Amino acid sequence: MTAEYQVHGDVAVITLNNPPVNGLGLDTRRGIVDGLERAQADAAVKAIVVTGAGGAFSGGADIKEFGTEKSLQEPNLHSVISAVENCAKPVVAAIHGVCMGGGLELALGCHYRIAAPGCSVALPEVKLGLLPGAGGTQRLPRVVGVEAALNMIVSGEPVKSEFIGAVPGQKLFDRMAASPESLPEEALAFARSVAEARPLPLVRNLPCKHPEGDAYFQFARNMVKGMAKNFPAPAKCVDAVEAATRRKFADGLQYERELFINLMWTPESRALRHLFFAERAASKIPDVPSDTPKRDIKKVGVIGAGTMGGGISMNFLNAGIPVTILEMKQEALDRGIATIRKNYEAQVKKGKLKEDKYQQRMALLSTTLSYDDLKDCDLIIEAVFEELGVKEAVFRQLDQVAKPGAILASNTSTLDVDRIAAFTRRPQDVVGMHFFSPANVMKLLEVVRGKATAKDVLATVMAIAKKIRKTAVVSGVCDGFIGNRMIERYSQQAGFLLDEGCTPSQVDKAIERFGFAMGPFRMGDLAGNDIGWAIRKRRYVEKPDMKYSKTADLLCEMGRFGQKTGAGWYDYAPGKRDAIPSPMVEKMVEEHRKALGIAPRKISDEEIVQRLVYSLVNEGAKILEEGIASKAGDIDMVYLTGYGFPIHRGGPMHYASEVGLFNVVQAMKRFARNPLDDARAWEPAPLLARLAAEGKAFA
Ligand code: T1G
Repeated sequence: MTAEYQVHGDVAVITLNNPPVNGLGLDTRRGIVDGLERAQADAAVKAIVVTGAGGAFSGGADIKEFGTEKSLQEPNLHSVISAVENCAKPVVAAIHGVCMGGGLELALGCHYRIAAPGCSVALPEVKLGLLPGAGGTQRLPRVVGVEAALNMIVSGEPVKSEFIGAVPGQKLFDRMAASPESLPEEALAFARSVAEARPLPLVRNLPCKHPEGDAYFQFARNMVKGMAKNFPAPAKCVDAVEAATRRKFADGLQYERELFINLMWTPESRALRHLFFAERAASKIPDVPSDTPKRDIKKVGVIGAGTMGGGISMNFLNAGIPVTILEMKQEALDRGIATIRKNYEAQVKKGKLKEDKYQQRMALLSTTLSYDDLKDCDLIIEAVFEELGVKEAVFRQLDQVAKPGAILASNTSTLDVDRIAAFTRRPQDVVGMHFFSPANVMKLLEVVRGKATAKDVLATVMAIAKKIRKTAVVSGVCDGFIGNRMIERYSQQAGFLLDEGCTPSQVDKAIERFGFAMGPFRMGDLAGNDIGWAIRKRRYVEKPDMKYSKTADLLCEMGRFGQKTGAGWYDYAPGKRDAIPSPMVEKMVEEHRKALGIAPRKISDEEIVQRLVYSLVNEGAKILEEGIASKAGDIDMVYLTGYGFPIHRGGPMHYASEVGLFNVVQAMKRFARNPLDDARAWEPAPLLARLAAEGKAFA
């Protein structure tokens, strides 16, 4: 059983022991009920303590069980909590570390609660698109008050034990232990002190009212509506807590259960649960054991003080890691440092960064014009001009001066990391670290694994990525790695849609209604249309059979690179970022269509969204098949954290699985018959075709 039973004198102790977070899986639930029965059958036992092994009381229901047979098997969590409440002997929850979700609900079902200082409690179900489903919305308001409870439930955020609000006379913890270390003994003593107490207190019997019920819950609904645009769960949290103030406990519990089960099957909850595991899985590299020794990164060198080099440097400064920035000219260094200062000062001005923290970070920053000053760096990241010759010069220099064991990383966004590694005598120490602009803001980091990249280098980079709060995803070497390779197909489709009858704003609005933060044309104007232009020029040489709309080239030939030139696909008022549909661009597109003899047709939002999203899916399936990405969830993480894919859709690969891969392939077949499209681009990747034929989803 993953719940151990021991008797200490006249107190039975049930210890949840289901690593890593004592998830309340079926086996653990059975263990608790079994322990309660044994304790009640043992006359020598006067009271019972429930506690958690390791660093947590419990991280809640076992999310891995959701949707499986086990999650439906008795005893479910409700039954476990009822068994605790109906126990003839007092049950004391001894709480330390993490106590969240079903774990907190279990503790709320106990007669008493003793907590160690520093423990944190939360009902985070809303972050999984759910609401507390084992009485949390009914019991928590009874011990911390309606408003404090609703805030915790709608935010899902943990609250430290020291800050638990308390309604006078009611409180979440009956007793605070002196320390986590003394909790076990103090819990036994506390249990003995209440062993004869009768009647046993039940949270469910406490009153639950809000003085201005209607007005308060209306206010709560308005607040929630604004914050939860695409997610149904927060509003249901309000409904459930309101029920706690209006209905008998048993009715409120039943109502909560109904809401919970409905939410469990929503696509939004399925997406969030998928992403919960995908985010954690992304940090695991199939052939690199998690206990692989990591190199110590005490000092970082960054080559290039431009936008990327400055942003990259800030990540390490923010994590308290000293950085030396190398540039070729003093004025470039001065410009780069000035930009870093400006970024920090803007944060200080907004109250997001304290002045002393800003100064501490700047004190970790040094600059140099000499490679020699990088010789004691443990990790050196180059962020120089995206041209192989320039990278070659940098890496040959680094190979001369960097100390043995230093990790040499390239921030390249498309170049071949294997070729870059070959400029050194230490290819095993070379890796790609592709940050996304602005590098100090975007969470995504593509870790590009070269053929020779050593496993401990990968393990080190993944660990340092976590330290600088990046979502790191490992990519193999190919043109564009994961994100940019897929976005090229997406941009190709966006161009075809213009040729066939759409305007830039029609395409952008359709995909933004689907949930993207920004459509392809607004994104091009933000990033710079000249970046895609350079890639297409390269492509026209490397892959002459690749088909593109010419509109993007025509736009660049007009000098309309986007916001940086004050005009792109859209017009912009001076100094403003608001995208204004451009009659000049729409005229250019129309004239281009005429020149091609294309009669524009009305294209539905559905077709726009399908062609843009499925183009990502098909390329993603090829990336999976080639082993460039090791998991479909990794591709989803790339698109969520680097390209603004809507969270409530779970990422392109998860979304395709939800739509049904058979349906995706059927749509692709339709698109392939469009003579103005690129039929080859719609040939399903063999992996996608196979899964679709077998009625399967991406793993
Ligand atoms: N179920 C299953 N596995 C879980 C889990 C859970 N609840 N929580 C964590 N894990 C796994 C995670 O996948 C990872 O696995 C490992 O534990 C370490 O996680 C009825 C229905 C607890 C604060 O939402 O917030 O109760 O990758 O890297 O940074 O109302 O995990 O090692 O194989 O995050 O120390 C509600 C979610 C469930 C809590 C620990 N509970 N977890 O953070 O470690 S729904 C949650 C967390 C529920 C009831 C409802 C965090 C943590 P692997 P980690 P961490």
